[in-house]
Amino acid sequence: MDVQEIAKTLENVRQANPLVHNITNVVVTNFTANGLLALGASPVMAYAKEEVADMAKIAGALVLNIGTLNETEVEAMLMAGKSANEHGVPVIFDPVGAGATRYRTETAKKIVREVNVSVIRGNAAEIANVIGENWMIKGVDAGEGNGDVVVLAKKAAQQLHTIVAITGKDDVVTDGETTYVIRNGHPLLTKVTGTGCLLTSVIGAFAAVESNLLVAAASALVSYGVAAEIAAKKAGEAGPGSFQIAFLNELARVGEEDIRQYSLIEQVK
Ligand code: ATP
Ligand code: TZP
Ligand code: MG
Ligand code: MG
Repeated sequence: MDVQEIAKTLENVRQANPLVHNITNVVVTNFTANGLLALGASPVMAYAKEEVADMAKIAGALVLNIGTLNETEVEAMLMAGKSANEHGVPVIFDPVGAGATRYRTETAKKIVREVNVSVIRGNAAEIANVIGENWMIKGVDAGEGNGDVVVLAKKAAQQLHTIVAITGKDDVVTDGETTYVIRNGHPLLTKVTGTGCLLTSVIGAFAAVESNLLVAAASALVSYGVAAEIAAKKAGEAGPGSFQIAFLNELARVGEEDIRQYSLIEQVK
């Protein structure tokens, strides 16, 4: 994967303005909608069981996020996921807090069992818990883990038959065979809630325009990380509040020149 392919995929998102159907959590709803708009996608949040199947089938991608799950919403996610599967719409899943409570872990496992998920993105602990490995997790934030994240990502991809993206200081994305490590991003991303959730939805926007989902996910991770680095340069000194605004601005502005200058993506074994 080269810089040009990443930049072209980003440009395609802006050209196509894909509809991204999100069933996400109450913490991040507004930030996710604004982030997708800034990027050049078209967000919609729709949760009612009466409409999720209809919305999912006309979307370019469906994003499922269990951050503030409840049983009604989980049922809606399964209905939306099945409709997306029937209509060839990629499903992107964020298992927020899997491992923190038994309900979250069991729900995340149920979703990957009953829905054909195209890409799953989470921190190492969340991904580990979805495949039944034991990593520590504290609430919705990554816990202490000392395993090899590349090995974990590949194992999860092979077991779940999906693209797996594990994010943190470095990001790993793999289809189980081909694996990339992406070293973009900025620590200020950890001081703004919802930056992981928004990233999952951004992967949705890229998956809506690029059928090679490994290329889509890797391009999203690089573009997002580079935008964060530039935002931190411009506004980071003032703190997380200014960074959050600057980051939205950079999602709207980041382009080929920035990706050429800053992208840190490497294929690994
Ligand atoms: P967590 O709950 O563990 O923070 P998350 O769902 O918020 O997980 P992150 O892993 O924080 O998701 O990923 C969101 C974005 O933040 C990604 O682009 C990732 O690369 C970036 N990121 C996270 N931690 C760092 C860090 N220490 N340095 C640079 N970038 C980071
Ligand atoms: N609590 C439940 S969902 C949520 C919080 C704080 C948002 C988590 O967002 P992210 O993107 O994982 O930081
Ligand atoms: Mg984070
Ligand atoms: Mg998260």
